[in-house]
Amino acid sequence: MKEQLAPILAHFALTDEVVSCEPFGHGHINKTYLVVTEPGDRFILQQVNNMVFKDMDGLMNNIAAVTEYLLERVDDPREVMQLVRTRDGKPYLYYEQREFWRMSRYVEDSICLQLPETTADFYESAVAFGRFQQLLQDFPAHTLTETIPHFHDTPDRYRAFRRSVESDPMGRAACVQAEIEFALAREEEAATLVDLLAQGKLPLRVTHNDTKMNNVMLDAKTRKALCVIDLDTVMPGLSVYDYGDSIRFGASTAAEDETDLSKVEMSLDLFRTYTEGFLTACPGLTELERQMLPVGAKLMTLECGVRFLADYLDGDIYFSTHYEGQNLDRARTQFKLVADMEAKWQQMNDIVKEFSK
Ligand code: GN1
Ligand code: MG
Repeated sequence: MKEQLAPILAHFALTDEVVSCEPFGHGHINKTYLVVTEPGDRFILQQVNNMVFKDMDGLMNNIAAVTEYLLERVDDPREVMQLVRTRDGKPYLYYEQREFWRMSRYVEDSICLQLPETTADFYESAVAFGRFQQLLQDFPAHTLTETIPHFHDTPDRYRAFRRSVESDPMGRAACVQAEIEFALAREEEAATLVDLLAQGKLPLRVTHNDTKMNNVMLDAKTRKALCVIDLDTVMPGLSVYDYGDSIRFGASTAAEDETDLSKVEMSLDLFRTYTEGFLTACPGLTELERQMLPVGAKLMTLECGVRFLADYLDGDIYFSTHYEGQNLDRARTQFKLVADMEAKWQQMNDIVKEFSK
């Protein structure tokens, strides 16, 4: 690949000669390559998918601003994804008016897991995202671009959902009345977080918005959290969005599209593990932010279920599906998790209190 990519590589401010450049990783959105230079230094080169990410300038400026801020606040540079700028000082290359390319340093001596192999791994993912939030406590979040407007504006997601129910373009609504009612019965609480933000009671923070285990790098020797990667959805938002989405995905006992709902639960053990890691790494949350963690978990799950159900009604146009009805299966697991959280509400709040002291 080195020859084909030479015109791209030439634009980045590398000090040494490139000896190899080969496809790398398992990403589904961007094209990724591993670049090795003459002294053996390694870099990640990516062609960013501009069909998915429309506001490339906003996105890359968000990443540049956040990573530069973090780099001044860590001891080991491996704790931050470090961009390599172009020779003219830009955070990305706009090549021949059609392709977007960026480069970062490879995080040496690290591993990346698709899923946690042990509870300790899940704990470390909580530490990674908690530390990310903690280090960015004083970052002026309002200066970042909202690259996907209204991403976690739950009432706005409900408005879209109502439009899907009303237009019902596939004639599917009649068969999913129970799911529609489940969602609508919770519409009022859906505004809790955005209302607290609008009232100035919850601070605007920097959020990662894709807080899965596979976006965390662990130290290969110690297996401790090093840094978070995939900063494409970094935006202004609420701290409880990131925490909540981690619980939604990581504390569930089954896959997002499990059809046997008896297998789907929000595990209190996993909830406890993540909460301990997150709060230990992020002591700077305000009291109300801590109190709202269970609400974040519930609303992120409810919102995701509402999005899946709306997309099912719309004919599966946003989330890719592998079989008919997959978005309905996904919506059902999310609603099952919401119901399970309602049943475990007291314990969830007690666990948060336990680690808030
Ligand atoms: C999408 O593509 P992925 O899995 O990183 C979605 C998230 C949802 C998630 C549900 C930009 O994320 O908001 O929670 O699917 N990302 C976007 O599986 O819409
Ligand atoms: Mg992702």
